[in-house]
Amino acid sequence: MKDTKQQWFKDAKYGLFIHWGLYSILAGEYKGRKTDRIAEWIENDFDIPVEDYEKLAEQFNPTGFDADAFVKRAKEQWGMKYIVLTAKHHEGFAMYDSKVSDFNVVKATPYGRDILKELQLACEKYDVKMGFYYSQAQDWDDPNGYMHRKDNSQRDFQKYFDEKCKPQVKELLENYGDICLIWFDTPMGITVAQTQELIDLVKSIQPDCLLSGRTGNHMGDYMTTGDNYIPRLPYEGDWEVPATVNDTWGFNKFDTNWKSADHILSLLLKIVSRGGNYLLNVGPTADGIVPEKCVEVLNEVGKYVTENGEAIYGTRPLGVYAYEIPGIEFTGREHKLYVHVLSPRIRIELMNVGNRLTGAYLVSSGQKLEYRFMKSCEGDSMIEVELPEELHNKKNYCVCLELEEEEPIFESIKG
Ligand code: H79
Repeated sequence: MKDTKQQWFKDAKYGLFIHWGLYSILAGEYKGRKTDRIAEWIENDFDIPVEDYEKLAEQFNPTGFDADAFVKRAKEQWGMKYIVLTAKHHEGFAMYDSKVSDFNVVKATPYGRDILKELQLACEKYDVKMGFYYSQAQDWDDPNGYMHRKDNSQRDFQKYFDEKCKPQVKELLENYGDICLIWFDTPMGITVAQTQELIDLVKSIQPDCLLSGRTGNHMGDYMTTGDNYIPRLPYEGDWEVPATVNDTWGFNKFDTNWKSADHILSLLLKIVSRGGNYLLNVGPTADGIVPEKCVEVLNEVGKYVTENGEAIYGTRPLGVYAYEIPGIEFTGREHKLYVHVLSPRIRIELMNVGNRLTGAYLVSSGQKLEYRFMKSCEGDSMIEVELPEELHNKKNYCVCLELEEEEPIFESIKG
């Protein structure tokens, strides 16, 4: 079991991932050919020559990017507690002012501004935690970096590791204030010794900086699930699910397969009730704008999250309730069981919840609700909570059941 020993991570529940780089310019298409894979992989998938790919930097000029508004919206409208930006993805391009490699946003683009620095300042202003993604093993721009699928077995990874990876991680930790976590990804063949070196480097500069579950050899500080994979059951310890709203991380202009707000909300609640954090991704355009459909979805989810924060942030994993009730998800904390109502109903009926209640209320307003203890005709315990008439054809609200006992009593189904 992984324990970060950091309360902010245990409490956060919802964070924003930002995948942004030169791939955002290609937006899923190169020389008329469209990718049907994750768009940030286009250089590798389409064997784009490094010299051609590097030239993309000359076009990177995201005049529509406003770090202040970006962070303010993530916090206030979307309800996210931390932000993780791709400081360097597998393409090798640094989204900050790096002295280690000129292949970066300040030196190689007409934009010439340090995006990470601007985000840092906005995160400090709005009191949002900031972390960054860093691809520690794959680097398609460096002949000594790992490369998926292509044979560069003559690579000198140690050289890449010593001359690019570690020095860049060092500058990120030294020049951008408090970094809450580093999201290392795809460790490939990194050795235990190299992983330990990376960990020691990070902790020597910022002891509280957490390392993702993909740092290498399962030596990170918390468990990272597979991309878009949600554990079926409560999972002990600290963990996080990296996830997309459509089917790509980097912007792909052809991917319109946006999940609905209801879908994202139910995924968030499943993750939260099982004890994890949801790191949900946006892929801004080359201009620095989040696609409008994506914004709509996140706004709608955010409305729920901000109105019902009590039932999300700082909650702790629940045991398994015996039944699947369509349109209902649970979260909980000491003496409280939150019932998230995600489809219209007239009352809440919970069979085989064995608690005594001391009260029930609507989370968004505090309005008190009537409840009764019943027995089903078969003798099973049943709690009924009456819902006010104006909610009968509404969805997406949350009811708190105040429990006499500290934990919910989820009884098993009797045969
Ligand atoms: O940053 C995002 C992804 O780019 C990164 N992790 C998330 C957070 C990631 N790196 N590798 N992978 C995900 C999995 C790689 C899958 C692959 Fe493929 C399958 C590589 C080659 C085959 C997908 C399909 C990418 C290219 C083709």
